[in-house]
Amino acid sequence: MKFLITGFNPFNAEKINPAIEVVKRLPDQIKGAQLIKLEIPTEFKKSQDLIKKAIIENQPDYVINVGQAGGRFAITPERVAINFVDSKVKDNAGEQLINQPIHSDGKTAYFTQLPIKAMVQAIRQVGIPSEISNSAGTYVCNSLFYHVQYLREKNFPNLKAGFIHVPFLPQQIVNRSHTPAMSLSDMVTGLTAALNAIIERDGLEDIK
Ligand code: PCA
Repeated sequence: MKFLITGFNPFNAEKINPAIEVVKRLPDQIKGAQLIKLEIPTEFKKSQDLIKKAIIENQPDYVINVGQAGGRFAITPERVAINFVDSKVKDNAGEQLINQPIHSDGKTAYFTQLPIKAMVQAIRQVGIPSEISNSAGTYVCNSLFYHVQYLREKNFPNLKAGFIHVPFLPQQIVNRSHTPAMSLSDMVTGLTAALNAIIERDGLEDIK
């Protein structure tokens, strides 16, 4: 079994993005499954081009994109990608897309193929906060999550894919009040537990 797991680079004046930091620190193998790691720029266009190239090159069974969701307290597997972009800030290429679909010939939304309830349960079992999120936002993260689902529908029907948002790291909230953060080692432990749950449930329905 092969995973392509990606993390975004820093964006919007942040010096670090926990997403790529956690992805880099994951093991290369879990239970015999291979993890291929890839850094993705926080850019609407380039992220889409890069992920398609990486899927063609690596032929993964699973694609998992990881992004930062500043302000969340927990590791949050996403349930649904929506065909909509509306960004408050520019991406790293200076592009700001407002009130538009991601693909005009795509579905309104796609549900993830990941067993998100089993993932949340597995993360909590290792003592780390986790909950399902029902919105990946309307910025680059949702756009990439949606794009992978769109590619799956058009070109890679056997692919299983999803998105995980992670909180800020402690160093990102030093000058922010009342904002939660999570340590990098907890993120690594939590994501490893989530990947274990995906491997265990491969080919099975999610838990109820
Ligand atoms: N988070 C942003 C884009 C890149 C990232 O890590 C988002 O949630 O859209």
